[in-house]
Amino acid sequence: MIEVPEDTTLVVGLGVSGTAIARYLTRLGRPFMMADTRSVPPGLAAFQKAYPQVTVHYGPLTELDLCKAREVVLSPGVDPRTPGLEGLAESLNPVTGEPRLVGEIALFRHALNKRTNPGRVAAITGSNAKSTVTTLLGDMARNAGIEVAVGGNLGTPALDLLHEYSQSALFVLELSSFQLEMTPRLEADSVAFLNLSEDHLDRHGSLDAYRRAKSSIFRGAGHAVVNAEDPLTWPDDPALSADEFTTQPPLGRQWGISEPVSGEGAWLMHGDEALLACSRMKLKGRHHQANALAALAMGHQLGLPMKAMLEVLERFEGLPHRCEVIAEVDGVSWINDSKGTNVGATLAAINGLGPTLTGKLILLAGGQGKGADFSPLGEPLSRYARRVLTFGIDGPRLADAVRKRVSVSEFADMNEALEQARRIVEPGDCVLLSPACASLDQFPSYIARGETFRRWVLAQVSGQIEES
Ligand code: UMA
Ligand code: ADP
Repeated sequence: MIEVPEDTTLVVGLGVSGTAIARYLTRLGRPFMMADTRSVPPGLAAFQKAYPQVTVHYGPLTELDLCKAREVVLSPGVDPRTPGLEGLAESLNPVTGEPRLVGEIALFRHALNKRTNPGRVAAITGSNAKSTVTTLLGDMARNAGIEVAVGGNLGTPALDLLHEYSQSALFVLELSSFQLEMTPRLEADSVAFLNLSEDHLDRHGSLDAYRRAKSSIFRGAGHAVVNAEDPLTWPDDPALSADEFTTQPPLGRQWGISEPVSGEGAWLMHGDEALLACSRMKLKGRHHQANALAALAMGHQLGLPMKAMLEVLERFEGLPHRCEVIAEVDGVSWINDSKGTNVGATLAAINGLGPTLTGKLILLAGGQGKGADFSPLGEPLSRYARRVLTFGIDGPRLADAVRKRVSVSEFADMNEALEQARRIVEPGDCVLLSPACASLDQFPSYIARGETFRRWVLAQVSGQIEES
């Protein structure tokens, strides 16, 4: 057994989060050790070069004696049920009074509490749309002249934000279920729980456990924003003040969407106040209108001026890999929704794009299904799709789940599926990559998958040769 010495913090995971934690502990001058359960951790050489004096253990955590460790800080991708971590969540850190098993965001909260001017925190979770709402809210705050730092699960890790934006008055954090599960008390000023659909069940075990992890966002929150149409996003504590958004005409002071007004279409509303015609937003589709409302509701809780927020909604074009139009050639649109990594996101893409087409959808889907049930895709696909082209490790499972409702062809990889899409496409159609799965069986990331799609479409369909 290798003993982690007294008062030493053990950081598990040598990835983006783990190295941010290492930088933070180094800045504080706190003793720490690193561990990674992979026998050949991808970032080992780079870490050892940057921190030659820090001990790194790689291999099973059961080889470590953690009895004397001050605390164990897990990277989000490390399951707290990993063998070797037993009992830590139940034992308390004498300094913080919190469990000895925490994640990066718990350290972020403690660090913020120690500052003379801690600044405010806005935190966003949900199965989908976190990055979009986080980016929107960050842009809104910036447009209102506030010093804002944006990151978390998206972009810069939270602990790096503290250092890089030491003067920030507002931190806007996207938080995943993995991060929230390891955050005993976030105490954010404004939090949003946007939606809940099956994802990461291979880690959390059940939808209920996944929801519980996400609900940690409410602990100590000042104000909350929740989805009126998704009761699973509502806080269990009735005392917490929660504003609601809906894609329906608002009830009371809800944030909602009006019935279409003649000549203008529908408007974003706050109660009976009309805010912005949806047609003036660059983001299209009901799901993005819901995202806009969630960002507005959070901004309102934080006291941002409405004018500055609406200006952002009029110019924001959306993030890459989220229903991103790559090409429109011969009446066919080719759309990259590689960030559609779960069934809820792919449903939103099908239901958002399907009704706008004169032709049909050709859906490219598959990859690592994370234990999800794909059958909810069957009904909207039967309405809007010409064919589903599956690929990747869970492609056959996805195909089986929908083939009674829609025509399906199975392929080994995305390139083969793309070749087939080119053969069967008709004017008015949309070829949509929205895999409902993670990419990691065949790609390093969803970004690499989206880039592969983009490059193929530009070269094969648009005839554009890219500069390398
Ligand atoms: N590792 C182990 N044991 C394990 C699993 C991982 O030792 O059982 C090690 C790996 O060998 C590797 C390191 O841990 O060295 C990777 O850690 P990680 O998986 O936590 O990934 P990071 O690189 O630290 O990135 C994490 C988030 N990743 C995950 O939650 C899986 C990033 O979100 C986040 O941006 C980053 O921290 C900064 O906060 C990515 C993500 O995919 C974008 N998130 C999921 C999602 O959005 O659905 C939740
Ligand atoms: P996250 O950070 O939660 O993954 P993103 O903003 O990156 O969220 O979007 C992820 C996926 O969810 C994309 O495929 C996007 O098209 C889809 N999406 C966007 N808004 C919604 C919504 N309101 N409901 C469901 N899916 C959505």
